[in-house]
Amino acid sequence: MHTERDLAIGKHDALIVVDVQNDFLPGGALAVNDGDAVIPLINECMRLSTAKRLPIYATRDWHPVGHCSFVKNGGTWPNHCVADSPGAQFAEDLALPDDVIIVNKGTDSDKEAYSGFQGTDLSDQLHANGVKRVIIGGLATDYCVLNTVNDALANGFDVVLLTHAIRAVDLNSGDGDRAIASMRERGAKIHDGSVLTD
Ligand code: VGL
Ligand code: ZN
Repeated sequence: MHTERDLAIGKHDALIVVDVQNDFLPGGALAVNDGDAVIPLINECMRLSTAKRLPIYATRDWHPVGHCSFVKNGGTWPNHCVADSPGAQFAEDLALPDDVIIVNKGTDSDKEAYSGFQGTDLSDQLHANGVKRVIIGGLATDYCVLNTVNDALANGFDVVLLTHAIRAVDLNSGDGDRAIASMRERGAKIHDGSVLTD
């Protein structure tokens, strides 16, 4: 698969950190295998972004207890990321800057919202900030990353997907790899995150 070797970030770029929350980390209610491995690279990206004064958005799953995605309410997932609960907090080691812009999603009981754009003003905020390209990492590849990337493309943004900074649920084996292939087909640029440049 073709990947860019260097990623130079600059003007008109923004970073979107997807759902790096306790419930998606090992030991969490909806643990993503190796989920905590995304944190160092995302921290590095946030450091570079902050140095360049680029905006950083952090989405979080922020469900009411009666959320339709929970098994007890007829959905497919165990209870997770209940608003204000410890499981919904950002990972402790995630070095979010003070001026991070937090985007809550999945806040309506009767609507699933895997994408950070769904039911939020993220697209308007990005456009208002002059953002043209978004750099995306986080959890989980086959759900919230996939849908956030697709909506970013649909809203007219260029997308760089940091494939070393995402991990999949893989409910069916290969889901994560198929998600990456489909994001790439839709136009997301793949970056393996090994070389970030100033
Ligand atoms: C997610 C399943 C349910 C995710 C959120 O962040 O990818 N997955 N809710
Ligand atoms: Zn959820």
